[in-house]
Amino acid sequence: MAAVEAPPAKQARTDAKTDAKTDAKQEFLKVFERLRDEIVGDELLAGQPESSQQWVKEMMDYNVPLGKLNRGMAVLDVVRSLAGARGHQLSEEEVFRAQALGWCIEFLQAYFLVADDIMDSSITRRGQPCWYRQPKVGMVAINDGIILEACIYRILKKHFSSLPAYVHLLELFHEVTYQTAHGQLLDTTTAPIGTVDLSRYTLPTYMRIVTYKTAFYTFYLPVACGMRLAGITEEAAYKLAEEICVSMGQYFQIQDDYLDCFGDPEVIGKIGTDIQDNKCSWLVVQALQRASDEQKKIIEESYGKDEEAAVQRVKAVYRELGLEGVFKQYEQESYEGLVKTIEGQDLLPQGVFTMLLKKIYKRQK
Ligand code: GPP
Ligand code: MG
Ligand code: MG
Ligand code: MG
Repeated sequence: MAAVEAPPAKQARTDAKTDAKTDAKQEFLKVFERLRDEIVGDELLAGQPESSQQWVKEMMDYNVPLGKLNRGMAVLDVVRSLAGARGHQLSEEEVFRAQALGWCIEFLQAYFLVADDIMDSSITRRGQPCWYRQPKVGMVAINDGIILEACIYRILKKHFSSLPAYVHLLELFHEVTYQTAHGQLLDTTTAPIGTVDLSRYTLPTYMRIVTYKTAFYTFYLPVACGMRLAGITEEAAYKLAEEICVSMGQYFQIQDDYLDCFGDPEVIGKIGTDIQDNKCSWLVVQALQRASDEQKKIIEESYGKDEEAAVQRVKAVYRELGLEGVFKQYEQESYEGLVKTIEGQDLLPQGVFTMLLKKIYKRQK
């Protein structure tokens, strides 16, 4: 008979791991509450009407802490990994700073998502209606995005301005925001509503879009933040981190594109819109490399239309072309390639990257 239960010792280890994960998330969330209350209670908001304080608090609670928090929590993991390699035990203050910096990344992510959902006409995010879809919000969401971004710099000023790394951190957030906005520019202008031009959907175009719109802020930013807090100054170490993180970020966005079409909206917390939105998605790029003239014609006629039947026709072509299998194979190769690169360098502890990779390998959400 097949064993259905893990042996007690293994079960206990698994439970302990799950508990530690839950604890880390709880600790991280406590820091969010502190930062949020500091912002809501700071000298500017204290001088505003009660309704503004309420709005900002509710807007933050809705948009900042409800995601997977992988990006934000990665900063402390990176700092720990770097400190561990030097035999250094983190102080309470160092832990708090790593968590607060992690929240700056989550504020940036919240800002991007509020804006991205408007641009992509999305419906749900993190299992709830997109913020701009709330009846009382609408286009006020644009201003809320600006507030979310400004919060990053208030947190940095309050908690990091006495550190030598402060200017580097400011530059890092500015640079990554600029890179991401340029990725979003390519993403949106490659997908103009109403014109389907299949010749745009090439792999080099795709890789450029995802490198800029996703990879820098999702992977390089948390790693570089951790490295700055750990006091690393060698340019070569940042270059190497960028190289590895960009590869990981490309893989992550390819997963995102795959899940947009083949994921379970209940699990990913969002309803896919890439086909309707005419997006230069990894799937359409792969499909066009393999499609017959007839299949290309179906894509041409049905892509970029906000009609369920048209979306289903495109998905049927993806299935005929076996894109689920193509993705699985890509995922395996990409994972193995990343492991090889991580193991083939000795400038940074491998744990910095393997921790991040483990969290996304074969993710369903
Ligand atoms: C992911 O694109 C990229 C972003 C969310 C960055 C947005 C950047 C801005 C400057 C606004 P996506 O549209 O595939 O993400 P999702 O699937 O989560 O909507
Ligand atoms: Mg989107
Ligand atoms: Mg988008
Ligand atoms: Mg997507």
